[in-house]
Amino acid sequence: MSGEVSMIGSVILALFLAGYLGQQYLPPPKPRVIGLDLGTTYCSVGVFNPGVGDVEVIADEEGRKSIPSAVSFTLTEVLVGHEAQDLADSNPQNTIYDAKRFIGKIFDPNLLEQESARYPFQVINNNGSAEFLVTTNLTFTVSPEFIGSRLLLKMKQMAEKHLGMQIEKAVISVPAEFDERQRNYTIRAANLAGLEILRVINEPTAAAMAYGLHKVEVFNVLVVDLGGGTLDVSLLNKQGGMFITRAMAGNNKLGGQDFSQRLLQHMMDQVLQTFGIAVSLKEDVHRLRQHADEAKLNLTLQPSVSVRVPLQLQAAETPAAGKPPVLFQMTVTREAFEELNADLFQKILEPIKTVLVEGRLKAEEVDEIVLVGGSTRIPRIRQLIRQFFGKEPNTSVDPDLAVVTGVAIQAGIMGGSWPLQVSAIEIPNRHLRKVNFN
Ligand SMILES: *[C@@H]1O[C@H](CO)[C@@H](O)[C@H](O)[C@H]1NC(C)=O
Ligand SMILES: *[C@@H]1O[C@H](CO)[C@@H](O)[C@H](O)[C@H]1NC(C)=O
Ligand SMILES: *[C@@H]1O[C@H](CO)[C@@H](O)[C@H](O)[C@H]1NC(C)=O
Ligand SMILES: *[C@@H]1O[C@H](CO)[C@@H](O)[C@H](O)[C@H]1NC(C)=O
Ligand SMILES: CC(=O)N[C@H]1CO[C@H](CO)[C@@H](O)[C@@H]1O
Repeated sequence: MSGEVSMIGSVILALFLAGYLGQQYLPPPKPRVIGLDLGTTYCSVGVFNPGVGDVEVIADEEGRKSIPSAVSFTLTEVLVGHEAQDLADSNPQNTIYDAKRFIGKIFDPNLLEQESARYPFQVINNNGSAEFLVTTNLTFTVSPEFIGSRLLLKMKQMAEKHLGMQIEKAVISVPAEFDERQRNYTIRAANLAGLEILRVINEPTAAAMAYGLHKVEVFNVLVVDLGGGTLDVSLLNKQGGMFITRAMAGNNKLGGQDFSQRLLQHMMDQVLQTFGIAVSLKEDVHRLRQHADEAKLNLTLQPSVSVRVPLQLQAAETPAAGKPPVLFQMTVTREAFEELNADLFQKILEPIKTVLVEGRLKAEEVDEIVLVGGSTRIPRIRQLIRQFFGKEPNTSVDPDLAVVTGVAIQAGIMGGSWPLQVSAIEIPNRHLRKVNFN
């Protein structure tokens, strides 16, 4: 009896070893499932490399790892990503962005009208759902999920080119606050792009997975996602291999654009003081805005930057042709930038406090803090969060790629990539509502 058992045991062991050794000597299998981050402003695609055991975020021909979430319709073609964004100024009515804000959502007519007013393209109300009106030599409407599908198709093609094979399966992330309908329409967008979606995971969960938090002993994870225009804070609770979203709060009108805007206003005040002329020309404002953005980015790495902007500064009625531009110069210190934004930075703590109250947790009971979104690079913001929790936040993964990295890990798990076996399953929490500060 015991001999039989041990013989079966050794056969199993031999089979296991053969499989194991086979895996060592055969070229590693290629990933068959891709991970997609369909963001409001940028999209990325990543894969988990089974052999090496790492995530690769796939770059386009020019080495860029994200594409703008924009689709532009012209007489002859439909352009996607950077090519679409390049047309945003010359073809504004037919260049659709921010489609994710509309996907799968039923709107109150007044709210939809308010939202539409923010865009240079026309958003129309189709029985509560948003559609975009496009006019080339034809006039037609396109749905938010169609826009999504063009972006996903582009990323599918980037992945196929990179891997040298056809891809049909994917895992995709959505905001934690997305309801079932919004999730369904996101899946529909992927289906339109020829992709089968194996799993939909929440963006904060994906970010936590990018840090390997599905594999280590942690219970409470707080994810702060601060992008260009929105702040999302989620409190996750991990039990076994499962993440549960405990609480969500945020601010739909706070992000990097607001910090740039404060700096822009400061620069315009400075122009008025220096030259005695208010900035009024559109081109001047545009140029100052570009420099304000660049200065903001540089101040993350440098204690001060010097800004030099050539300006026309002519009153619109007296376009003195040929008049040379004046050179506006100023130095902006990181300290000044922080002062300009002090109240906005402080606002980041409001939703953080709210999720702790809702989750009935004290700040010190949070095991890990994960920062996502480009604006979390700002040193003062990291410092405020560090001070609030009395510990270092997790920042080693590029905050713009944390979500796609986590989605790619989940794609690797779904694709059965050795050596990953543990999966973070999410328990949907239907009764949860996001608390909004605006
Ligand atoms: C629209 O214009 C393009 C380019 O001029 C042309 O190729 C296309 O056939 C036109 N489509 C229709 C429906 O007229
Ligand atoms: C409009 O929406 C309502 C509820 O969402 C639905 O009952 C109705 O059938 C829809 N009408 C049309 C024309 O799609
Ligand atoms: C979402 O899709 C599932 C599966 O196709 C379906 O059962 C469910 O009714 C859909 N829910 C909504 C709100 O559209
Ligand atoms: C920002 O940094 C880049 C590269 O380091 C540099 O080329 C650029 O001039 C800097 N801009 C400002 C406003 O300091
Ligand atoms: C500050 C920091 O890096 N904290 C944690 C980030 O996440 C990993 C888990 O993968 C922890 O080990 C670090 O301590």
